[in-house]
Amino acid sequence: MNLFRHSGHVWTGAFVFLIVSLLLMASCANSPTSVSTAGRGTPAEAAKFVADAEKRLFDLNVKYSRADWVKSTFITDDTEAMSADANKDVIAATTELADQSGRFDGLDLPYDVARKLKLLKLSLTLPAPKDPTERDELTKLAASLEGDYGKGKYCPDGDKGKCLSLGDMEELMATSRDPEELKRIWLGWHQVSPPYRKDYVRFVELSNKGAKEMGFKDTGAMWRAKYDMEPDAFSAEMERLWQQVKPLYDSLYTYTRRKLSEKYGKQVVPLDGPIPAHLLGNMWAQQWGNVYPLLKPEGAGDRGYDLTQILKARNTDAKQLVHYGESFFTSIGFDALPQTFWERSMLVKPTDHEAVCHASAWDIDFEKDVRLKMCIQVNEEDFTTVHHELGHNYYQMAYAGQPFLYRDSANDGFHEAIGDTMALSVTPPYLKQIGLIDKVPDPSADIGFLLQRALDKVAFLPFGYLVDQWRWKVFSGEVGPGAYNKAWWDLRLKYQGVAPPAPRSEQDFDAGAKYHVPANTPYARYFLAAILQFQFHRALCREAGLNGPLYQCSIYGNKKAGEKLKQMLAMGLSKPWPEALKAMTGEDKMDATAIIDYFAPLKTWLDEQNKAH
Ligand code: X8Z
Ligand code: ZN
Repeated sequence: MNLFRHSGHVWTGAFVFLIVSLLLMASCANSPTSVSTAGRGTPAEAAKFVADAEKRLFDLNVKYSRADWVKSTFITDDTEAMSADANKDVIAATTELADQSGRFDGLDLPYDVARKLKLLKLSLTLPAPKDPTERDELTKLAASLEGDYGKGKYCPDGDKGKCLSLGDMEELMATSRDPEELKRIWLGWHQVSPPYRKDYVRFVELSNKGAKEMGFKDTGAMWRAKYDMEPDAFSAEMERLWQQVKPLYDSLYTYTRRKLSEKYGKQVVPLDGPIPAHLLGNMWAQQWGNVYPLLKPEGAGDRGYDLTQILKARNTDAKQLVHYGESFFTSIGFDALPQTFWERSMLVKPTDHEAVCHASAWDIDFEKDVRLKMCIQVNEEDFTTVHHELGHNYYQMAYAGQPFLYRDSANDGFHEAIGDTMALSVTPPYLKQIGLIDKVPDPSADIGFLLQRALDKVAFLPFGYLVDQWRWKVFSGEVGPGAYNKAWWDLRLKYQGVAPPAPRSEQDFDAGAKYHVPANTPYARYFLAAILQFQFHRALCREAGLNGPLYQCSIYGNKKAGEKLKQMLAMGLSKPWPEALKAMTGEDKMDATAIIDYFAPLKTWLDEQNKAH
């Protein structure tokens, strides 16, 4: 049998049973257990094995980080090849070690040795076949897929002198109110992915082969196994959380559709159909905060300030934007960012070479060499994203004292939630305190404030949920290459209630126009983070002794809350995530009641508005 737990869908029927049996046989044939149980190890050998593995993986991962940093900030064929090469070495070593660790299966081992052996087997996001040629092919594909996305641009009328970068297009999606222009831009960007559709199909095939060789059903099943619970239980957990928040999304959706219909007309936005995906202020219709001006409550009730305008009027630059984020963390007791952060980060889009602009936070040496890679645009969205990214960097520095295999977040949703938790404390009184606004708006502005927040946080939930629904189906083979695009839009309709601005076909590859698909970054983490950040916020506010409405709470300057957070961050991955959650919140389950409480006044208001029409 396999080393690992199997997960997947509820299978029924004889045909399906046959397929499953074949799959199991296939993976048994390649199973590492069959080779590695030969010489059984002792607990002392296991401890030494883990220590050696940590050292070896640490060295290889640092090498890969450096190569990948250079590639991501300076895309060329050469840097892609160097990054792919270093990635291959990490994957080869991890696979080999996971294989060899089978010798210690079933032994009674000390807690940390056993946990690290388990983590070792789960640590790859990109499992690859053992065959060196195939592994090589896969890591090259991984590098080129992300590179192709990173280089993507749209040149209207094929005029190379008029090309728009993704950043230019995102700006237009955020600010233009001309549906024809929005549609052109949307269609323009979505031309980025069909050229690498075939590559992605092969990528899925090869990665699945690697996952099977490691004892998993497919790559998606391997991803779902990373949550200290059975993979099926994890899928059920996601669905449970989605059902908790769905009524809130539905209220926001109904209100949004009506307002957009008023703006663009019933021909463009019918009241009984999906919302066209190009009208929500964002290329992927994933966060809708940019269309707040079209939706804001009439009269009193508007939020009362426009952070983008304020930042622009003050000529804030990229570096200052990062300093705002940093000073939030230092206010609650974290250290200033190291000097090397400022020397080595990429904060603006390079003008003379290609780079991957999608924001990310790097941990180059797993100690202090943390960096931000981002093409900052001075607006409210990037103000928030800077907090998001610094959350990663502060987490990385906080767990640097842990052994290598524990230098990660409790689960990946935690990593994504920290900076966002800080950004929830960016309230009007906070903005006044740091001098960005002159006066705190009247309480009647609370609904506008909450609506703006909900357009980013609540609107995101179904998108956060569906991206990996799609990928899990693709990896499992439930959705084949002939149905990639149909499956993508079926999910977009089912969960978000949005539709493409023009008919699509299997010539298109619209999922591939979202960064995390070509970059192979799992996405369920963002859904978890969207829920967890409110749970963290509630706990930290409680710790700070702030007991008013959750949406009014800011932990800015509160060292007690900072201390609580720091303790949890410093645990890294050393304990199962429910223990980390408990350490900070006193709760051991992910729970959407915090996000629901946060938006309760808005939900009441939305339901009144929806009823009145
Ligand atoms: O990818 C990100 C971060 C980097 S981890 C900028 N986010 C998701 C996205 O952009 O799709 C943050 C929110 C969701
Ligand atoms: Zn992130």
